[in-house]
Amino acid sequence: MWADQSAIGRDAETGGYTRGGWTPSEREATAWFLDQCATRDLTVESDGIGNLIAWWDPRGTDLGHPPSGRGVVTGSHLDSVIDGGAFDGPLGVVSALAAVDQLRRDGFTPSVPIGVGAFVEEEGSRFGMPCLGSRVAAGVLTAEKALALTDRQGVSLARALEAAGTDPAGVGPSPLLERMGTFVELHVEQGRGLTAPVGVASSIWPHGRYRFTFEGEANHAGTTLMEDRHDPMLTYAMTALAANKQARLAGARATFGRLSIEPNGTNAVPSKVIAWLDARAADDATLESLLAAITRQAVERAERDGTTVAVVPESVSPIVDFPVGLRDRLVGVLDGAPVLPTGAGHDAGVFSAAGIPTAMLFVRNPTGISHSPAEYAEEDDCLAGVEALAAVLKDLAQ
Ligand code: HGY
Ligand code: MN
Ligand code: MN
Ligand code: MN
Repeated sequence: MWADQSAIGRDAETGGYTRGGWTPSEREATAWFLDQCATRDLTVESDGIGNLIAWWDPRGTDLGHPPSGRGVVTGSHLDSVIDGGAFDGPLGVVSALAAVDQLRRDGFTPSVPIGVGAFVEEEGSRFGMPCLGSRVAAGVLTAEKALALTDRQGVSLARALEAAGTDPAGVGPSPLLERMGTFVELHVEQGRGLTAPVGVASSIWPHGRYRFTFEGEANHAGTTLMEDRHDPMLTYAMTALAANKQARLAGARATFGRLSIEPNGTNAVPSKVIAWLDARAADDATLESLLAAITRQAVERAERDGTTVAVVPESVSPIVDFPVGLRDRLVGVLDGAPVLPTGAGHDAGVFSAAGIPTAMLFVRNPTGISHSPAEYAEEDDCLAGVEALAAVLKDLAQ
């Protein structure tokens, strides 16, 4: 199962995956998922934005009649960052299917439906909004705002949905969540904290994405004296340095991973630099003070450079503490699996914040690397993850 989806959207040169929401490669991965559900006689439900839950309800639900009652849902996402790894997302979806297979082989009959979910555009790599599908489903992002989001070619979500054959009018809070009694997401560990094959998440760090727009004066690279320049690239560079320093001081994370430069010519001082900051910290107050410090230093530098800077928060998610009772129930089922926080955002965080009892399992990542073609997990640890997920689903659905 793993092999046949792991060729989808993979770059032959870098070995990385690029599956932006509603792009051909992500649609191909979604089609693969639907095939897998069909071969397992799972009843698939979709919502307006394309989130999917495939139900196993052996109490006689035939195909096409989704189960009644709230079920236990597991799953993750099939989209990826640009040139990302093989495991971030797909491991959770494939493990969910494999765990259902195992429970069926073991002759287990759940007393409530078990759902396998695949949630769209979790990385936000195309439209810039992390957990886009789950945020809309949970009603924390309005359909209007979501549909107006555009990708780097200026294509709106509404147009992309239409191109993928989905009517944008259906986008909005999702009926799928009415049947999500409990949600458990299995995910490859991102970072290197696990000393055992499988761990349980305690919390998700607060996470913000901020657009910094630096504006200056375009001019000739060869004839403009250094002291006469108003160079937004300089202001950006000093801000990036300040962000790095402030994050180190706060034990936080600050990343400028994406830039847009105008006019983007080798022999012209730029007129504008747009830089996207991804910032995360162990608690909300630290994230807030980190942003204030970075913004303050950007403004001070802009005054020196005769440039301007504007900062717009594009998405900010507060800390998510997973419910302790459910978390400890999983630890018990897994005979004392280690518990650890994560600095990575997840659909599980959105569902937990929406009040759905939610937990996460992590599968050990020996290098800790993620959002990179080098992302890796040992096969034995992945199999241990499936075992753990099956045991948890059995405990929650019996
Ligand atoms: O960006 C993240 O934290 C997650 O991998 N989507
Ligand atoms: Mn990711
Ligand atoms: Mn992920
Ligand atoms: Mn996730």
